[in-house]
Amino acid sequence: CLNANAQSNGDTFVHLFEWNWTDIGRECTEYLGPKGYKAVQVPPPQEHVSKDYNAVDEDAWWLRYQPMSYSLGNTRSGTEQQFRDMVTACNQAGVDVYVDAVINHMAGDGGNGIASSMGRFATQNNYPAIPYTNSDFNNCGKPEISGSDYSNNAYNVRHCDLVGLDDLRTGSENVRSRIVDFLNGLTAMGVKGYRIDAAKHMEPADIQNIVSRLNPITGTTTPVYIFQEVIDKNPGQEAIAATEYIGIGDVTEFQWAENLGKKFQGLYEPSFGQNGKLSDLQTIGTPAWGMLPSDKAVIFVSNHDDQRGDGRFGVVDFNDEAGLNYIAEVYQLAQPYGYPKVMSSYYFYGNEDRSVSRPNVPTNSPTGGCDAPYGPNRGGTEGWVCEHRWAGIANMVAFRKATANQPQTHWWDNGGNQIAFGRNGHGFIAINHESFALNQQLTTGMPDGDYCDILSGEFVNGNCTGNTVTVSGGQINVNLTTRNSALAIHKDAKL
Ligand code: LM2
Ligand code: CA
Repeated sequence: CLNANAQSNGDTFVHLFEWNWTDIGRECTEYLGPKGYKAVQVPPPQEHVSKDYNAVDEDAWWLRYQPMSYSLGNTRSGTEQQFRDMVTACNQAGVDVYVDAVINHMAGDGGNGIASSMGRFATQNNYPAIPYTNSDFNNCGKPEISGSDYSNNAYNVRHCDLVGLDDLRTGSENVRSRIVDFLNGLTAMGVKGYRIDAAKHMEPADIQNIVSRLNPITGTTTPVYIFQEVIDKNPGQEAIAATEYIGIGDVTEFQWAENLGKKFQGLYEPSFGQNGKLSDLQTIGTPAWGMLPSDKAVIFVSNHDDQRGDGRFGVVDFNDEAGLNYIAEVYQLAQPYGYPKVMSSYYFYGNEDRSVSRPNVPTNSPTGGCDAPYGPNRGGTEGWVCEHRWAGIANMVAFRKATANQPQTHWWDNGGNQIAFGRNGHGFIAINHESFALNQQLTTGMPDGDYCDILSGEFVNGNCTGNTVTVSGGQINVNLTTRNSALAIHKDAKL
């Protein structure tokens, strides 16, 4: 099983949301490879509409989710050659590329012709460059999926248009073979994995058929990595369950982000009769929590959808209280459940999704993603959030590798928002999310010796630029004075 593989290696991947190909390639070489990130999820690479049919937004991120063809010719992330160069650079840096595969649908029809970045026009259910014609699309008898379908009509969720996007007949051989050719073409370029966008909106059997025809990673017999986007926040209460997809590949576990949100934001939880707190997390991931099996679950603190707009449901992201996104991400990488994806965002305010004046996204930052402020209307001081480069988060990638396959042990909490736990002698972490100090002597399970606290500095060539933590008799003294601070030690950063 593929994620079992990622999990047993203690892997972490990153979503570089809306970055361009050249910057992603450079980031693989300069940062992701050296820090040990396993892979990068890149934007949908295919030709897309250049504006929505109602023409309020020319440059919105979500236009990428409205395919016009499977050509890589000229998208907002760059040219086909730039895409190929990125894949080569990332592979050379030891970083796999996961493509966001939009295969459930094409563009929104709206009744009018829509321009693409390549100057093509499509009208409803007609994409001549592939070609797809009317018979390649589902017709469920109504314009789009309605709200109630999600609770009681699986057929409509899978066969009607998702927000008016022309819904592909993925049950047909013609559509399946076009999709298979598209994805195998990317694999031939060196792509090693796929996020199946809107998987919930396709029959599992259709995805299974397509996935079964995908070529292995070029030059190997290893299957490409597959994870499917299935939003199932209320297992058992929706017409479609995330578990219907776990036989095909991994699946996004949206409950994880929601659970973390409740605990880290201290939101009131009616079923508990109290506010969420970190000490509740001791058993997260066990069957009682009702989440997917660990070796099937892709987890994240937030993703590009639930950060914004009316999809937002209390998850933690960079817009929250100072240090909250950092500490939640550090926790996510320290604990054993799932295959974690680090969200790397760009700044926006408020309800970006539904506002008319959403900021443009830079497509050609001169100095690489993280250094470049963008947009004159953003004051020139804001740009890419680059959560994946926040030192503590990036150093936890090595912690996760060092603690692969090790259970959570040596749990301690204060009954509230201070927690600590080990990973069976391979690592130990303490987290303070209270407004008062964490001052404790704690049992770690770590062999005695001096370790580098990788959350206060770097461990380079056997030296530590941060605090040294001494384990004596298996114990350490923890003194974390500020809210949203943590210390972490692991076996590969021992002095
Ligand atoms: C996804 N996963 O299943 C993506 O994670 C999500 O970001 C995509 O929606 C969605 N599925 C379709 O691939 C985004 C965005 C939508 C946007 C669509 C298409 O969240 O708001 O819909 O991409 O661009 C937009 C308009 C919507 C309109 C539709 C069709 O917001 O009002 O519907 O285009 O023109 C009439
Ligand atoms: Ca569908």
